[in-house]
Amino acid sequence: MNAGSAAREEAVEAFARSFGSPPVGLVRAPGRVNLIGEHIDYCGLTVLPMALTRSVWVAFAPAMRGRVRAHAADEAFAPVEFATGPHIGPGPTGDWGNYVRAAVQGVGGVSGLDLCVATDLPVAAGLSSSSALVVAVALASLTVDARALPDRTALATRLAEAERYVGTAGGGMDQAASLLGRAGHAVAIDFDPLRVRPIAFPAEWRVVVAHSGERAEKSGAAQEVYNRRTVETAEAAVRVAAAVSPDALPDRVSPYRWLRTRYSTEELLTAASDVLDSPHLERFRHVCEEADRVDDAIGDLERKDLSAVGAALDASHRSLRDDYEVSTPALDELVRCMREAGAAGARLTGAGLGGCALALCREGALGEVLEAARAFQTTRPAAPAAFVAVPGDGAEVIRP
Ligand code: NG1
Repeated sequence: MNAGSAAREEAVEAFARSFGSPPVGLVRAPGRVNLIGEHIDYCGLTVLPMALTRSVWVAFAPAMRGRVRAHAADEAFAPVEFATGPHIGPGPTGDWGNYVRAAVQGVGGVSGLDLCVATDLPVAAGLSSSSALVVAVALASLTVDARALPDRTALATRLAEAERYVGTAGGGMDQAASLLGRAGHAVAIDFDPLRVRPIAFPAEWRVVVAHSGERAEKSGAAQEVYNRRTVETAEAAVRVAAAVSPDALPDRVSPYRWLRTRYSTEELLTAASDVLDSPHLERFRHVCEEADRVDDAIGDLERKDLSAVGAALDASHRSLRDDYEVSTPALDELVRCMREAGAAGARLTGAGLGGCALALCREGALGEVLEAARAFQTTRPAAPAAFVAVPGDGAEVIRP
């Protein structure tokens, strides 16, 4: 039995244990690993993740009218119960049930739902387990009430907004990757309006995902840093726009896109150095240069130029470490180990502040890169084991 089907069985069995009868349906919603384009989705700029085969599984059945009961196969997550409706009050900060509440509220409520969750995704790891949970619960809610599934692009946009219920001012990358991923492909995601372009991922390339041993818990201090970065980047864009075009009104939705269609990165950074101080200048530089790296990496991926994509990953990590200040010593060390073992490039992935790093390599270098990651992890007993990411399909509803 592979890891995915083990999580699926776990969800079904734990459902029967919790509620005393089998589920009527199952949803699989994948996590994602972001190849490149970090901390720029909330600036409205293109990102390049891939959906994983590792997923959140939700077993579900209709339930008592007006109630949602959510259990997890992992007993570390206590059962949650709440009244459904268009406005659902939050549970305590950091409670996993808030992602369930966010999803149910995001689809406008549900008549009544029992569900049980299991996953083979490391949690709080920068692999988007939270958005996978939101997507899975939303699909379960729509299915249990036999409602027509909205177009996936519209649903991804709606759920990105819905997940902000938990207090993180996130962008829309994760929900889009989970709903619109494609097996064997990375997906280039544009925003406002959301558009997803699958880009074939070369069959002979490998992506190793390794945990740094520190949780990237976005319900505590990391949430505060994340939200602060969204404010800093927005403030920086407004100031630069005012400096370069005092008489024009930049696009309120995406001032970065507005700026980037009119000026080169060099021009923008020159203007920024006149009007921004630290840390706004560094944050602005990261956003502009990361957006350039994504544009280049899409072309390099299509041309199967491994060393060019690898160099972009390395540069992205340096920028996230020095300009965006979301790396940690453990992530830096993990990236260095995998790079020295022969990866073409490596970087932290996801929001950072703990969680995972990824390394890109050819099949021939895989053994050594994995071994380097596992050697690093022997010093971090809390780290879930490193694994090879397989680009998978978006979420699916399955009736057992
Ligand atoms: P993770 O890595 O799952 O915490 C977060 C945001 C993304 C994106 C990345 C950084 C949410 C749900 N996800 O992802 O939108 O901004 O950080 O690139 O807030």
